[in-house]
Amino acid sequence: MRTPLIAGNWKMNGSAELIRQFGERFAQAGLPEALDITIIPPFPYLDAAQHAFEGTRLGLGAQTLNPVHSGAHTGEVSGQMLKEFGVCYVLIGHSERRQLYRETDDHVYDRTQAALSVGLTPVLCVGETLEERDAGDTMQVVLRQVGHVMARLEPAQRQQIVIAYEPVWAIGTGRTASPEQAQEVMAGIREYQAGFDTQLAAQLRLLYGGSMNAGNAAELLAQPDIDGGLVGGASLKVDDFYAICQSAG
Ligand code: G2H
Repeated sequence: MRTPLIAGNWKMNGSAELIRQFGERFAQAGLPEALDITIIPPFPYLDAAQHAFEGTRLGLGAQTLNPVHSGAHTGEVSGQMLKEFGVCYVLIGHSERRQLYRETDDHVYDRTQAALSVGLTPVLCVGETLEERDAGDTMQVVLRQVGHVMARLEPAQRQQIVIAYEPVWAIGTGRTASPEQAQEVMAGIREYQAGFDTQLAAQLRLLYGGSMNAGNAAELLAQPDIDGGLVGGASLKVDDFYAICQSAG
């Protein structure tokens, strides 16, 4: 009942040539019917991607957005601008934004509202650090991050959210959470959502992120509460990303 979503977060990587390769490869048949796929390239590639992905299974996402629609915000990009390039999803609160650019839970909430106000689907990223996991604080940290946004949204807005659980210690490290570790947290997030609305909880799409690759994707995606993946490094290789998408069937 939940359509899986595989999203490739290119971070500050990629090239016009890689966009072209993805467009060509994903124009081919051979992917599961019930599957949403999106590529999340750096902003400068959105225009080329919109054209290269036309007629393919690939949708488009963005890596962040500014909370306001326009104005004197040098270096920033708004949700309205992203919409002009066919963007459907936007990452919000990725741990790299929280750590490197000091985004707080309040910033994450503001960006979520901005995305919703223009009809973009926020992919709310949450996850604990290794210290937090070792201290036994995983669920507390994750539910604080989820709750800071979800508890303040209107019921209709909550239905628009996708949540990506990305343990910080598994991001770009080659160290993946075990399927059981990931499932445990995902189930906790879904249970939290059920506190608002059980139907919403049943519909909520939960993605796992953190060193997902062609070798471990099938086992992770087989978990009952994992509805897809937010893939970083492995989304930069067209064959690997294609294989991950195939395993989501
Ligand atoms: C987590 C993930 C994609 P990677 O950041 O968002 O990256 O798969 O390289 O760990």
